[in-house]
Amino acid sequence: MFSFFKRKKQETPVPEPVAPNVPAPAPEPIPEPAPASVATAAPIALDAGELFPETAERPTTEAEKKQSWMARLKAGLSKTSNNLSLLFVGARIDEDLYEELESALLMSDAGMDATQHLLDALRRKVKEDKLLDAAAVKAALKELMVELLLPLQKPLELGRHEPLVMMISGVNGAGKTTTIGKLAKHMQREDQSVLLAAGDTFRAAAREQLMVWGQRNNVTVISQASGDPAAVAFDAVQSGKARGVDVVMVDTAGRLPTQLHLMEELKKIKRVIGKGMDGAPHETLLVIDGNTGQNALAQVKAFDDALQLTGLVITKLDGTAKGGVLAAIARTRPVPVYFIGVGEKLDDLQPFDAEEFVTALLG
Ligand SMILES: Nc1nc2c(ncn2[C@@H]2O[C@H](COP(=O)(O)OP(=O)(O)OP(=O)(O)O)[C@@H](O)[C@H]2O)c(=O)[nH]1
Ligand SMILES: [Mg+2]
Repeated sequence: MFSFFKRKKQETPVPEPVAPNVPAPAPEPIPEPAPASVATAAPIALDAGELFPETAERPTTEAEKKQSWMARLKAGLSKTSNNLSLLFVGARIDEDLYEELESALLMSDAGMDATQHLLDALRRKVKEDKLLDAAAVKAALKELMVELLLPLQKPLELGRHEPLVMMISGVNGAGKTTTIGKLAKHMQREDQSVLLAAGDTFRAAAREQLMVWGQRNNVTVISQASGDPAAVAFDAVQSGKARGVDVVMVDTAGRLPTQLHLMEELKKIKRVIGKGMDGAPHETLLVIDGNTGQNALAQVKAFDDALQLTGLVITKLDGTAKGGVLAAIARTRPVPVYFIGVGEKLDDLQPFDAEEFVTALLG
């Protein structure tokens, strides 16, 4: 999925102590390149293992890995999957089936519009192709769902800029920081050197959490004593340019789209990143908790209106997510889904693949 670009490996910088995080007002529109704290594994006086455990044994072969994350995705979507699959068992192709299908799709968070679209298309297909048995109708639905979700499938292209600057946003607890940690590992596998910016200057321990992820990946984390996230982001971009790293990822504090001043702050971070490097951020991502249901759509719209999103990451699809919300997103605001999160560990991030996703959903 990733484009391949051979780069030199990132060197570990000489660690400096981390300054205490003193919250401060942020009046400057363009922050000075303030003295940043740079941290790698060594200076963190935290028991990372206890705070953010990363202990589970990971499968070794690629085939095992694939089986493992597909199993978790399937397990996560199993309720929706059961509902949808069971409908077709021994079913007659009649109005009852369409009605039950409508309920199941709505229950899966697909929303009215996507549900109606899928049902209309299915009725047409059943008629045109003269489908008579339930298995064939199920296969037709699967095909239509893949078709609907395919526009969301787009690989994140690396190596287009030096550095490629990515800003990560989302509501509280969506999985932003975890996703950044997982992405750092993905990118290192693609020979990309990575720099992280601790742009969540709001939540207690947010900076330390990012540093633990940095430590796991042996990646530098830029943070500042100032409480201005735009200043941290600006500084990270400057630092990324100076060090010649391939990817800079800027973490941000969680916020609700209804908190207008915080949405303004997000716009400011984006603007200031652009002052650090022309055309940056090159990727503006929204991380969505897959369990959010139909509200996810409102989040996509609000963050897209504010930031002009370039991509989404849907997390926690290993949990109790219903999955249908991707259909709603595809119909109303088709921002590409670069990755899906299927667990809390470093390897639990996968490029979104429409066919695989629908297979997990429909069997
Ligand atoms: N099961 C599961 N849990 C996840 C996934 N992604 C993140 N989490 C968990 O979700 C919780 C919140 O993750 P964070 O990365 O801290 O979320 P955040 O968006 O940075 O949160 P704030 O910074 O507080 O807004 C943590 O317990 C993560 O381990 C996933 O794909 N699956
Ligand atoms: Mg966070």
